[in-house]
Amino acid sequence: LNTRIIGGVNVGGEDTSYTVSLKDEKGNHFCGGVLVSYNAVLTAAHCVGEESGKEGITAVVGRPNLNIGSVGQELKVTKQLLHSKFRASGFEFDHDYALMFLEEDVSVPVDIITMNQNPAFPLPGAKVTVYGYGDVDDSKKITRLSREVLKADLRVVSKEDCEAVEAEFEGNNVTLAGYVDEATMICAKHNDRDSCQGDSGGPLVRHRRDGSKELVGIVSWGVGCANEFPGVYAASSSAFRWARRTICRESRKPH
Ligand code: 4AZ
Repeated sequence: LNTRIIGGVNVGGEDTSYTVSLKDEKGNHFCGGVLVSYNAVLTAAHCVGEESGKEGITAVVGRPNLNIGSVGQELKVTKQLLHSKFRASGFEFDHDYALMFLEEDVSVPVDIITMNQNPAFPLPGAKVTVYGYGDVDDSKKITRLSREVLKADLRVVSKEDCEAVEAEFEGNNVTLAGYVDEATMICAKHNDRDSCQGDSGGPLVRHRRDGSKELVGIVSWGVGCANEFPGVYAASSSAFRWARRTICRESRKPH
């Protein structure tokens, strides 16, 4: 069985150029990201780590296959800003948002994605799609990243249903009860499909019937991958004002 993202599929000809691969100083993919402006990548704060951020990060944009280096563009990350309310606890992240600013504007054709700003959406049951270069098979303990961007269609799960899941994980009885903050998190799942390690920071997208799309979340946390537990995404709506304000402010500064 050829599992991908986990249980995902190739994106085919779909334009996923708002999906970013973040590479560390050694050139290894470590997280996803989302192009929300020509010079800013929205990602998960837990991808940044320390307050000042990691050194030597490169954002790879417009490259659906990381092996084809002639496509898309690589830009240095010059500044990383965490959301001020970001907190990491035992197994979850609050306000898991960070912005990474690029050395210059992206100059290849890319599809900048609009951030959802309405906290009432997406509704439980809505179809959403997650994209990433992360782990394709977590049944083995090693992480096997994908060189190609992959996608999985999921459904939004209500806070109530998300917190009602109770299952064994690594020998312990686990539930998400008390951990899902509706204002800042979205749960999503579908059978055997899921985001996993290496997908963090990447986009959860709502495709509308009219062909338009919007960012509704970014991959944040979960209890394992592709099991009974929904994945948890940091909601775009609660980051919108902070992201807009921060991008405007940074764009006025001389480089
Ligand atoms: C991770 O470790 C991770 N299934 C990301 C997403 C999910 C679980 C773990 C959600 O980065």
